Amino acid sequence: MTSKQPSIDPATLAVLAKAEAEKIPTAFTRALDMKPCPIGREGSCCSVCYMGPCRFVGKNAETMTGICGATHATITARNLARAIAAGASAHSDHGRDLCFALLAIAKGEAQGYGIKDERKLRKLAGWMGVKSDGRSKEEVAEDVAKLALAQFGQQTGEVICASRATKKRQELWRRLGLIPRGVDREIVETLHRTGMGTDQDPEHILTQALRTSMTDGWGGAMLATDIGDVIFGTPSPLQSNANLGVLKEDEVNIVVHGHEPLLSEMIVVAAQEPEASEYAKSKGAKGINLVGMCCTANEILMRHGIPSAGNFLDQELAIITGSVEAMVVDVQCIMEALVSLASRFHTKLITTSAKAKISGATHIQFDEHQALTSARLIVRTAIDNFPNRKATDIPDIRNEMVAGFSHEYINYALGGTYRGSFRPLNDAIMAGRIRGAAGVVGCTNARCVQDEGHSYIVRELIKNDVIVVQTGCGAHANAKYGLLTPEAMDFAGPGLREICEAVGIPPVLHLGSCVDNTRILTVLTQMAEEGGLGEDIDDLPAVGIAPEWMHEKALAIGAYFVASGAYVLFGVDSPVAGSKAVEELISAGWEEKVGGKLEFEPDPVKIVEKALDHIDKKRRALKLEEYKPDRYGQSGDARMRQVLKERA
Ligand code: MSK
Repeated sequence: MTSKQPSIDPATLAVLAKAEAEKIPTAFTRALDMKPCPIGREGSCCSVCYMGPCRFVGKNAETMTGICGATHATITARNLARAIAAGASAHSDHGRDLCFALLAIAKGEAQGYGIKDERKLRKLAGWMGVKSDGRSKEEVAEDVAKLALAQFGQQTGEVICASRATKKRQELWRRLGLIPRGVDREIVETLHRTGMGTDQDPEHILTQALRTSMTDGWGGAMLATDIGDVIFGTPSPLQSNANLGVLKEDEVNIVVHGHEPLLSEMIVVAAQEPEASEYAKSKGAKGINLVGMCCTANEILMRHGIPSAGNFLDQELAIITGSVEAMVVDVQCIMEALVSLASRFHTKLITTSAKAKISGATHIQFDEHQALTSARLIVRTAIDNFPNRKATDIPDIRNEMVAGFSHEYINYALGGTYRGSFRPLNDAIMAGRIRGAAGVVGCTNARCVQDEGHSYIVRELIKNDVIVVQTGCGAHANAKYGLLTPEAMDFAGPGLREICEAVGIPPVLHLGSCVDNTRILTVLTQMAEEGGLGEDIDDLPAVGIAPEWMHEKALAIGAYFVASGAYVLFGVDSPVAGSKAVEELISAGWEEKVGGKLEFEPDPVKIVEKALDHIDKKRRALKLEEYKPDRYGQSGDARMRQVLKERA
């Protein structure tokens, strides 16, 4: 099914044509020039000591050893565990920064921020065992923030968020020793264990990799989602637009790109101040147009409806349109190539995090204690750059979308404020109206046709009555093709369509950024606890898919879903392809241990087949109604459409 083009997005293709004409390199062209290293792609390389690097390639790779005697399986397991630790560290550090921000807010030391969702704060306090009754929100917030911060440095015991899993899952984790003792502890221990000469049993290493991944999903990332909601508000549905066509010819375009919501939320405020708009007009612009990129886009899209300019592979393309006055970045998924690219145009690349500078970029240090001051300076810097703009080529391509589906909103949509419940969803799955559920998440990758896997898989799943939730760049990908709108029901199977019409939700729900994959854990847990679909996540007819992943964070996410009981399918190439032993350990081996498994399958067609097979297998195990595609579909709307058709 692979397209001959580098992307299925006409906006991408239009900008790439300009880049080609002007000989501007992009990730798309560099991916053609830079062949994947055959050692990393088909074999393994061990570089944890300086006797090597030892290479494991060729026919005998499986039986080779390194200079120290390490087997190929040990090295492959170590490399995977290290990648998972790195991915977990990124999400967890994001969560840590939000905890510090909440603490500063509680103490009245965070300029411009407040507590937007007090109800969620008190709920979080309840989960964490923090006394809430009769106390001010600031007092509760201070204790919640301190306890959340303590999760990172905790040395013994269990991270608190794990107590939100099903009872059955918690018991299994305790039996296997999988609940993280502390976020930082597991990440450090994984680095220690996988250095030269320590843990040398692949299965043992991979079990620690699972525990480390849980510091992400049931640790730092879950705290990031919850505390983000407390500070900035829990999302509910809103309309917006996606694709490069959200950039504007006559306004100051500011693209916020990266991950953490702390700065971008304040830029939303600064960009909407009347003084900023007046200042922009004084420079010849009609106003200020704030748009997002990657997961920063998701954060401000979910809460403010700020449009998305695109996903990971669109970051360079936005600059090539010639219309971006400032690209403001914080951490994660930011290409170093942006600096040299921006220097060809008038764009200012502005780094803001104390953790991430890029040589040649303008650095404006962001400090949550003076957030609004930093945000105003950034907005002013962008406006000052508007007169330097030259010719622009913005593709006039954008699509509408609906985003903002927090777990809380889904609960409300399914049952109302007083009867919030997943019962209607579970009933629909039990009856076979909905065949199952899928999370389709993750990056876009220059080794794939951009958006092709995301788009194909989601269309096929909803056509087969599988309800889909999305996060990260996958959500941006499908937003570009109108798949995140109620009209996507036109592509859905009849049973799924009937439920979406009755409940008033689209068949593809945007749940947020990469850290918000924890919202999916919460949804799955509640489905399991609601009854009728087994007792735990591994009983559910559900799958997780990352068709175009590229980041270590994706591996951490995949691993914590496996640890939680999910079947997870990754596209692109397998980082463990060289070792059959490790492939077996993370699929059949992990399934036997925790009920979930991780597989790599580059072909989107086969991913859909495997996903549907798994869903049907779980349905049979639960003794549910056999799924029959034509059994349902005579909802009021469907009959009305038929009547209108006959009349016409
Ligand atoms: S931003 S990790 S490219 S989803 Fe979260 Fe997108 Fe992947 Fe970064």
